Amino acid sequence: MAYALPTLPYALDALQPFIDAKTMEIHSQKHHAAYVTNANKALEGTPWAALPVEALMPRLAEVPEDKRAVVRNNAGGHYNHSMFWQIMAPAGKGGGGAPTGALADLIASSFGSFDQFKAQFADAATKRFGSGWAWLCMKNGKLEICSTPNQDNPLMGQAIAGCGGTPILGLDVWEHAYYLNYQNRRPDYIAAWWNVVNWGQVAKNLAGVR
Ligand code: MN3
Repeated sequence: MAYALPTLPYALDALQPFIDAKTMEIHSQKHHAAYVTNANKALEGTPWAALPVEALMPRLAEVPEDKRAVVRNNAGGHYNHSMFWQIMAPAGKGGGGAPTGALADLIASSFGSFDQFKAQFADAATKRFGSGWAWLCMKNGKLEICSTPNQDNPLMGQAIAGCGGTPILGLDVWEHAYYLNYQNRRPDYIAAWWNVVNWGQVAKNLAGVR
């Protein structure tokens, strides 16, 4: 079954002023759409086309070498962005604030406090050189922070992505995610992004792992 570009769970301008409508439009309707198109083109007629993208990610090494890089970049991009749209929500309407319940407890026990988690996550996102992602993952019953280059993700595994586990939160730090509004100021984008993190969805992602 071919991948489809998901419909955003909010309007293009819903994350303003933290993420502007034009960035959301180009990011979702052009960048993500291209990942979907290119992944489908590469996977068409192969046994891999039948797999949901999250099931394909851990099996990337089995994809024939002549297709592997294209699948890695584009199916990876599809998985990453599909999660990214979901873990955001308009500020004050599901976005921002702090996690609660089991997620809050696990963040506190894994990182000391929510503020310490945020600082560590922002550090990973800031220090990712060039294009990539920062992740919060469940790994062996614990939460871990890591980052990946390009469109790699932790589901691809340590050997490929340099980072393993099941992601429950991801932050896109490609320039296309912030350049129109923040230019080179990635730290400002990261600081603003906390206002639109949908902790309810992150908690659901966590519940799906445990
Ligand atoms: Mn992106």
